[in-house]
Amino acid sequence: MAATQRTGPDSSPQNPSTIPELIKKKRDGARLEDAEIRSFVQGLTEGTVQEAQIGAMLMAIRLQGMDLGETEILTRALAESGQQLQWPEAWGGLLVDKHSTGGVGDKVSLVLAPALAACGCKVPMISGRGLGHTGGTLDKLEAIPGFSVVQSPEQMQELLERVGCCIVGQSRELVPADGILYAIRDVTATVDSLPLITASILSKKAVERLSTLVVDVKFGEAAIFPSQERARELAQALVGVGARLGIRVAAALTTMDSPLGRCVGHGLEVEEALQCLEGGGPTDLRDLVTQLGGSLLWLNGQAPTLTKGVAQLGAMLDSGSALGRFQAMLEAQGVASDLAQALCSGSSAQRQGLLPTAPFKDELRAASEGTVQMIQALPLAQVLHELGAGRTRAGEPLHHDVGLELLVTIGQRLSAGTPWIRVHHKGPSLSPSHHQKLQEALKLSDGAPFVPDPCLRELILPPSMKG
Ligand code: IUR
Repeated sequence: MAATQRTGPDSSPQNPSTIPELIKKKRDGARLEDAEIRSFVQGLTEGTVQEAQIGAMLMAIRLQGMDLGETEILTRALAESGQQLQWPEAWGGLLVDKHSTGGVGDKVSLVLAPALAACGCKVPMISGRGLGHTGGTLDKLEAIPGFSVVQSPEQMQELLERVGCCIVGQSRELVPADGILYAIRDVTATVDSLPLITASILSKKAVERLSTLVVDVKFGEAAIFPSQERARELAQALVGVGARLGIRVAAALTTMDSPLGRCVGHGLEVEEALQCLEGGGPTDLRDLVTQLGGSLLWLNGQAPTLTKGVAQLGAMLDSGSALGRFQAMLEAQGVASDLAQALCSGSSAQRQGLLPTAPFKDELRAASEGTVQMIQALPLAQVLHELGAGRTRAGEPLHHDVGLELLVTIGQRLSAGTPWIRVHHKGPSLSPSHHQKLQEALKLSDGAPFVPDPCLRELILPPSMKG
């Protein structure tokens, strides 16, 4: 197709340029007008913009950036590309949510949504699938037989009435233009763009009509942004654009070098989330859940201080109230009630066999003695991806039973030969290259044992809370 041929919406005072002209404008570093951004998004939704043009525009935005005003309009246009959610007026101050930029072993949403519901919040969580090496909340939930992430806006309202939370997928009805961009970003090396991430996350939250949102912005070796500085820039964009949209957004900067918790892989992460919902599970996971949830309760006026918010959230885990909401959510989203009950009322041992279980398990042993300095999340995730836990193309099936368990913790002293990781796989055996890649992920030092720092390093507050 010739570069000058008109594609997309007609040229008019509201839609002033053809798609190639818009791409050229952004490519050359100019600012896009509101109507131009809206016209591009309208073309996306109507299917009149070609995939090549979408890829080119995404790369132009990735390289040239967008200011806060452009990002706000892109967010609004994406949000308006589908159906708007409407809730009863009485829920006005109760609507909260959390979102993450993506990590390895991050099962926080599975625990936090029901825990917040137990605190009296309404949590209409629109979540994503795995992007690159990171796992997606929806994929994890689909490890539970029967769980359906496809829920209409009417069904979401019913879930919020009955349970207080739901976790659903973006769809043709909900923010469809974000779905199109998200899939193309993944295959055009344009995921790590501040305005594209900001608009993608906040468009889904604008549709949810939230009052308060906490975004977990990860930084480190296995995060979108390795440096804390760049993660802080994203956090500031999220907080700033959120304020323009009337959403109180706070951003937590958290480390993502080693996996969160001890399990990675869909079925295993559901099991670990259940342990946290029972008041147990790994400390780093519980700490992050209670910190993010506590921040939300405080920012939303449901706790007088951050510390009290954290305690309130922790109490919901310890009392079983959060677990009760999780069970109700499973049943309401399609899981047979005897299975939901068995998952939520037994111990880990009693749950054996209820979640997908891989046919082969292999343990690897530490090659030498030393203190665990780091367990690199990125190579672990890459190996799991190759073993079938991730997708290479959108829509591909994945193996919910493939995963790994860490048998040691950061800061622990090991002797040579200590088993440190258990890999759950389809078999019959791990390849030598997988074996080597996994072994190289375990970083030992000669230092003394230590207690690792919490992964939350900084909380960036919305303008209204800065005093
Ligand atoms: N989550 C989203 O919803 N969108 C994004 O672009 C990223 C995480 I990165």
